[in-house]
Amino acid sequence: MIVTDFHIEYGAEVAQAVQAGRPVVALESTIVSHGLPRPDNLRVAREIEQTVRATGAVPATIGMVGGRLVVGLDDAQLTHLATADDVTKLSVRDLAVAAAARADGATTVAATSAVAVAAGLKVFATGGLGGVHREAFDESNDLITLARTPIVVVCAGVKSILDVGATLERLETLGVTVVGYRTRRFPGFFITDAGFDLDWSVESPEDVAAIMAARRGQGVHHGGVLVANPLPTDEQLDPDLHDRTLADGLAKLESEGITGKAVTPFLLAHFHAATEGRSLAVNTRIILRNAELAGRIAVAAA
Ligand code: PSU
Ligand code: MN
Repeated sequence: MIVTDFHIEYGAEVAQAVQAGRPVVALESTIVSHGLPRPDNLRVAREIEQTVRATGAVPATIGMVGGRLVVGLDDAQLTHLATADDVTKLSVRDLAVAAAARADGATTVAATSAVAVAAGLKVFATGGLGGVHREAFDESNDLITLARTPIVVVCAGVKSILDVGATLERLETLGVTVVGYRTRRFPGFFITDAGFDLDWSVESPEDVAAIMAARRGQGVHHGGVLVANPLPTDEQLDPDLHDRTLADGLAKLESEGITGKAVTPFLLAHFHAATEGRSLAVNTRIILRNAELAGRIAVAAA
């Protein structure tokens, strides 16, 4: 028997907003299930949605529940993905397999972007993107997917656990637009400045909306636009603490033989444990600030 009920399901509020052309912000669920420690993850997931709402936009957290791909998880579904033990981290290549297996899954930046665009959404907020790792060859699917997926992603750069310079080179090769939000320096997730210059910056949500309109007008809009939103320096993780924690984490990665898609969750968990919650507070601020800016961009563009 061939099963044919696979499709995207919208949360009720998101369905109405999309129909009416009202502003919607896509949110990812990997941050919730694999990126943030329990029990803070559920509280933060709800705060992210509230922050989007306060801007006048509708939050649409994306994830998979029992094989159903949902755009706009309700609170029970969000709670399930934040607390269940067998939630799989889903990148783009996993989506159909997981649906056919009726799995529970959390979508990465790559998978969230792809599903958001399929669902008609234009703006997405996350913490930091995946990219090129420092160790053995490992490059996140986030990069190539953003080369193909026309969505605005508000992020605090790429995760500081990565080779940031190599990641920026790849973004250039892949034709992904990168603009700094009120800065010409690329942010480093936990830290304000990753040490690289940017060619472009924007000053307001309206500036981003103008870029979106220009891309439509030009007809050249296959890929993503990264809006890199740095933390203010007084809110960043202390750079010395950051560098020490990262060095320890990379050594542990090696000694414990962690590879593949477990690498990023492992390093984030190491940070949260080793900094006694300081990185968690910083990570939360990053996401909330990005959710707010994404909401304002979605409102400006609607
Ligand atoms: N940013 C965060 N926390 C996270 C991630 C990003 O602040 O947990 C997740 C995103 O879902 C991103 C993924 O797509 O990590 C990258 O994983 P990988 O390096 O395996 O592609
Ligand atoms: Mn990887």
